[in-house]
Amino acid sequence: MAAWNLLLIMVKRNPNIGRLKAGYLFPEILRRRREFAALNPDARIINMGVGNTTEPVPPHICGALVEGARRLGRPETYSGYADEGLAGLREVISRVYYNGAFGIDEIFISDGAKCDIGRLQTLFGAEVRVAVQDPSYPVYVDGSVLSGAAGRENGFAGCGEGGCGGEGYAGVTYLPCTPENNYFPDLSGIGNGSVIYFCSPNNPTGAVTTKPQLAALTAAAHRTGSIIVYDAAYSEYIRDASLPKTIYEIDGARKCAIEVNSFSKSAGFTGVRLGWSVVPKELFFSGGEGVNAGWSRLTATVFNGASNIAQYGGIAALDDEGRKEIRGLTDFYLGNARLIREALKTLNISCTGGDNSPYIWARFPGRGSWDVFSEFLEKYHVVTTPGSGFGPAGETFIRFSAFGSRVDVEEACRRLTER
Ligand code: PL4
Repeated sequence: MAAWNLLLIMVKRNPNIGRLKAGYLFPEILRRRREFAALNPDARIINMGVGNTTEPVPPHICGALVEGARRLGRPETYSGYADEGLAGLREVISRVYYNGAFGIDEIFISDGAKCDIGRLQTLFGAEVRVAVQDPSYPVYVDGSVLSGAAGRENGFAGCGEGGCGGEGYAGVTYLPCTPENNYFPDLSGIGNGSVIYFCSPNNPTGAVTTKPQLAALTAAAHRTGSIIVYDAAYSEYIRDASLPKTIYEIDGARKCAIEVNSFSKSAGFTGVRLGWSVVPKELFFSGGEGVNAGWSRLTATVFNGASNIAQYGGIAALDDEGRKEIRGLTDFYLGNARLIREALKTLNISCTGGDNSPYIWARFPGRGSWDVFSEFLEKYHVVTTPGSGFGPAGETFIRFSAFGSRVDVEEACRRLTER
């Protein structure tokens, strides 16, 4: 018998992987789509499920990516590791998004918001409480399960006021965001010392938090000694000038909030990979250690920086020409969102979002969200995202993504209104 047949691996799997209750949402949607396609080979399926960009990177920004690649081919412009990010990019992010309020050592360039959320979960470790908007982007909860902060019987609260409305993870305080509370949660359920994941414009509901609401969230974080991880990945979709684009518009947020953001949905960098996190120096852990210093230590250890090519593209995206291109691209997807909303309206389906966000959240009272997902796939050949994948409060909803070509969106809307 070959020696390798006798090999007995004695390395255990991280038990947190076994604590995840289901597969990750988006691969599961893809699996069901493929299953349907195999049985219905003639169906032309349209994706309105995963929020994946479809439109080309605009010319000025794309030109900078090309030039970034060329720079690497010349000895005089070649660059290697740039661990926390190119200074020029960090400076321009501070200026464009935060009026220069942060030093470049408070802005960390990443390979995307999701990747930094995962690393932040390592920073906080297993001993924190977690609070999330319910529904919310699944990475906040699933990543917390992987870091050991959720999913264990660790004695922390299960659900916030109003209950989970379904099965959630132990260690997570679910903050239901429903039509009844206009998608802004009751904050009284947040436990002391929580990491609060908060996303605005929200994925999946499309709701955007107002300034007074964000001030209330910041006050709740101060009251409970909590840290907010504020996900502003869709801030470029805000058109209503009264709505805050960053949590740092609120006094006191620098002492309680980290902000993550991304070029994915603004400049079409979903496949390029570039984002950033703001970690203010005024933010401290309960033991008095600086969060900024801890983050710097952690990222220096487990991350080697975003691609330099992508960073040159990011710098171009934030100059005058690049800003115009971002506006054009986000306007385009908001145009899709308008069409989707109108189609749903003609079907008398009540929905929110899509005006300052690329997601539309549609309500189907009394129905299970996977059932509605299946109905839309079977009847219209349109893939959506079932609301329950975003948390217990999403059960009677499905999400429509406005990321798609105009041809596809128009065709999907035609099917919805005519079939
Ligand atoms: C599918 C609130 C999409 N495979 O590209 P990144 O890492 O800078 O940003 C990811 C991200 C961060 N924060 C929020 C997001 O909604 C997203 C992207 N979400 C969606 O359909 O919900 C893409 C999902 C992808 C994923 O799992 O992220």
